[in-house]
Amino acid sequence: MALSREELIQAVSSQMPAKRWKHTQGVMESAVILAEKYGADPVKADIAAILHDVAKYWPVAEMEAVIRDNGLNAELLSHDKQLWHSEVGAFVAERDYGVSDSEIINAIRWHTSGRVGMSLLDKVVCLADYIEPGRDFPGVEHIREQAQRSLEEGLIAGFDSTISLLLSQRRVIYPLTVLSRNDLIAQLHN
Ligand code: DGI
Ligand code: FE
Ligand code: FE
Repeated sequence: MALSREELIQAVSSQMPAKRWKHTQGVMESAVILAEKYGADPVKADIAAILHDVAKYWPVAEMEAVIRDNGLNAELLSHDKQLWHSEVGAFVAERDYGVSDSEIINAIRWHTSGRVGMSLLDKVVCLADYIEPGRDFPGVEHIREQAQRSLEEGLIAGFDSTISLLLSQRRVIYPLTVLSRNDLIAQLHN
């Protein structure tokens, strides 16, 4: 059964600390602005933004169980646990919140890593997650500037910042993040 927007907001906000809900509200705002600027569906962008981090505070064991028990992308289990919430979030958006729109589900699923061939809505939600007004990490202003040029320029700047951070901390990089970033560069050159 599909929930109304207000019911979704109630259900999602009650599952996370106030700070994460504030972040989510920022992503909703930025996603709608980007959707309107770049011709994506602002209503879908809003719903995807509401749900994008729904699983962010799930216990790791529960995320792992959902991934295993439902045949989700098990490759994630051998990578950083920070990557799991988008896959789990997409699954629960459909199962528990009645979201049946595959564009919205995909935008939730790919909001952290990106994917090769990101849809317009994937790009909007992923970039909004980087630039929402509450973000203040080093380099966010550069990403905001690039986001004014194009979704692709904004996302390349975003993924570059994530990859640089992981490199500087000698952490493993999820290969799809690199492939997504390379694909966006290829898209700009085509
Ligand atoms: O959920 P948010 O904090 O709003 O943002 P997100 O969904 O983009 O999560 C990013 C987190 O995942 C961030 O702490 C970095 C971490 N991470 C770890 N390895 C990777 C990674 N992110 C990406 N994109 N690629 C990785 O390889
Ligand atoms: Fe996230
Ligand atoms: Fe987020």
